[in-house]
Amino acid sequence: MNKKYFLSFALSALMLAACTQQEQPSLPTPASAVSAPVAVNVEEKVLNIYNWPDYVPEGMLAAFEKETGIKVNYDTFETNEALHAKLVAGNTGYDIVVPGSVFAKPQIEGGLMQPLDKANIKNLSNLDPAIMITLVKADPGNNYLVPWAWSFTTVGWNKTKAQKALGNMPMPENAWDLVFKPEYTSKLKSCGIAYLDSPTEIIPAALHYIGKDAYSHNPADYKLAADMLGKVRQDVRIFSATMIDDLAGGKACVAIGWAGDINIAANRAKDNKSNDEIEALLPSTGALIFFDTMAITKDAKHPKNAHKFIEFYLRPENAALMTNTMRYPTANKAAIDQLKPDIASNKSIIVETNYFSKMIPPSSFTNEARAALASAYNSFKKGK
Ligand code: SPD
Repeated sequence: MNKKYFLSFALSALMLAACTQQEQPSLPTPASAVSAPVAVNVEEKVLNIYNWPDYVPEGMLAAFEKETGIKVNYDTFETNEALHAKLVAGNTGYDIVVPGSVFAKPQIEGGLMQPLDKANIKNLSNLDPAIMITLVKADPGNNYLVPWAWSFTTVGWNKTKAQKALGNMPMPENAWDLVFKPEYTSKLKSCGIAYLDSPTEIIPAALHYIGKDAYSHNPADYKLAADMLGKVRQDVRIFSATMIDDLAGGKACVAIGWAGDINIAANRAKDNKSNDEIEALLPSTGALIFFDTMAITKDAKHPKNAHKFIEFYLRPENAALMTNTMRYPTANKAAIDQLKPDIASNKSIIVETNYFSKMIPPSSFTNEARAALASAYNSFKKGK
């Protein structure tokens, strides 16, 4: 039953109940006729969010719950592929999900998201117009996506352990060599090389390394990327999305990962009083930018609460808290002057303009490219 019809149906039921009561006061009022209009207008005080791990500052959800009385259920996923599979299967039960913009584009086109009611999110005006323009590629008109944070895929290392494993070999000019060039990987395997376990993370980085478009439409390029990766496959110890633990816990000394998580690992190592220095590197040929974006699912049961949360998250103090604690840059321009000095001066969090121009912006894959990408990754991972 559509909402309009349901409303008038509920109202008629109420009026009928009122008439019936006048004529036959001794009959009990049917419970359904009384409660129906309440169910139409009032949303259950619940919000279901599905986001990446290590992305929300401690206390932020509790503060939202306290202020609004809305109970937040917060689950996490580790890769865009995992989120995408859930969305395609349908009935996720989630109101807000946080895909990377590369995946958000086909999700919007596939009708998996609902447009935002922008009139109800006045804090959208805090967002940096320069970033919102770049999102237009995935979301024409900025109608569906609100940036949670952004960062870039790069090489992270435990400098102390990696330099020891490299011995006399100097640091390469291009940091991607550490994870893609056999001369380096054959040495670094002794202290552990970790790759993100995600085709859409590794293959674009590999394509970029061999001088191809990271989001190439040419299936032959994917074959070349797989060939290059095949040469270092035996040296890769870990496939995971837990680079914070891998680097800070000493399981890996180099990793292909997200600058934000690598910075969290660096901070964790300091907290653990480790003498090892962990860093997110800025490869000379550039790194791959990504935007993680909030979107409201098509079948969200609590869209009003979702809008309230987005409005809350876009307050400058909340956006600044995210960057200050989670070490991912915010797209909230109004938050920038609230960043802590050690965050604002960290060049792998707040990237300098001259490096920015080397960065590879996100794009999307054609269906043909997606198939080539999956097959390149599978054959690489299986070592075939
Ligand atoms: N800890 C938060 C991790 C967020 C990573 N998002 C990565 C998307 C890359 N394409």
